[in-house]
Amino acid sequence: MIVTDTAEKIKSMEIRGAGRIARAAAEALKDHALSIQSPDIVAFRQEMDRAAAILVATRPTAVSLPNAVHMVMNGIGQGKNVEEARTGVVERAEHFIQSSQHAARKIAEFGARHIRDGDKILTHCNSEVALGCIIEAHRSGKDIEVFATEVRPRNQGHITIRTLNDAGIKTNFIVDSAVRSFINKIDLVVVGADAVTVNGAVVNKIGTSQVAHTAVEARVNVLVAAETYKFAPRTVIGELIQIEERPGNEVLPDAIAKTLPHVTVRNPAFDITPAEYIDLIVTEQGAIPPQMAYVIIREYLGWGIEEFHKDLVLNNGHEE
Ligand code: RUB
Repeated sequence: MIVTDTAEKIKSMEIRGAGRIARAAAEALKDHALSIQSPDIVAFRQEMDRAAAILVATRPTAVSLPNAVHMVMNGIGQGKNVEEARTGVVERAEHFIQSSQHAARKIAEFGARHIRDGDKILTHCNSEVALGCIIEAHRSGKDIEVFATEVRPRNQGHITIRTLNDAGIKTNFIVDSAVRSFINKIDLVVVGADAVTVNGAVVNKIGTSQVAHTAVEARVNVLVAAETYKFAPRTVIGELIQIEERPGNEVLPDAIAKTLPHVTVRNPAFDITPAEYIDLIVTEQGAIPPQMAYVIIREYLGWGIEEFHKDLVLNNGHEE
């Protein structure tokens, strides 16, 4: 089944990166809607809800995933019959995928303008939109050089250096712990995001907050590239972003770990960079200071506190 297949690929990180995960989930919901045979609208909705829940449960941190699922599923209740409901899901999924691709192009265009001729840029992990900004700056004729980290334990830096190399960009590959040794050569840090909270904090690959802290200490600007669907509406009502902790054997082989009974391997996949370490967040709606995250949640995701109130009423079964 396409949904379990996509879910497995997201869990195992064959599909990874917040934007790609979101588009894969939208595509899986669309294919699932097209494959349901039952003519019963209640059964159709239940089956779609089940698929949505499987996808959302795959990785807990990237808010793009529940946001994409919400956008595709929102309105499924309005379809009077299966054909109407199915058409709605397909249209919303296609719309989400197209607008995600459009957002990536806009962010590249806006972000590239913050990169100057001669800049040395440091990036961490493998972010499609962060790399989009860097590649666009190079394409527009700016002479730039990149420092890319390794990104232990899953080595996303290897994907990053291949992409930069293929774009013909002069790139230095460094281990994660070498960031402070090179920071005085750097003009700008450019990273992506898995989530942006209402107070402008950015959740991204583990190590991002150390990179940003080092940059701030060295007076180097930090630019975050993030589509609006990476902003986390539920942080408005106090929900915290869950930081995924992955298996210890990604860090230390089981054969070694089992010889060390007093050692616990900890493997958080993401960390939180506070708003004060970030200069700008570049979205497809333009660049904003991180402190304006609430405006994005309110204006572009369109989820006001009223919607959460509805959710709370539903969950609690009564209205205050
Ligand atoms: C990926 C990661 C990326 C963001 C943004 O983590 O932290 O920086 O997801 O990526 P993982 P993009 O490899 O664990 O999924 O800009 O491509 O959405």
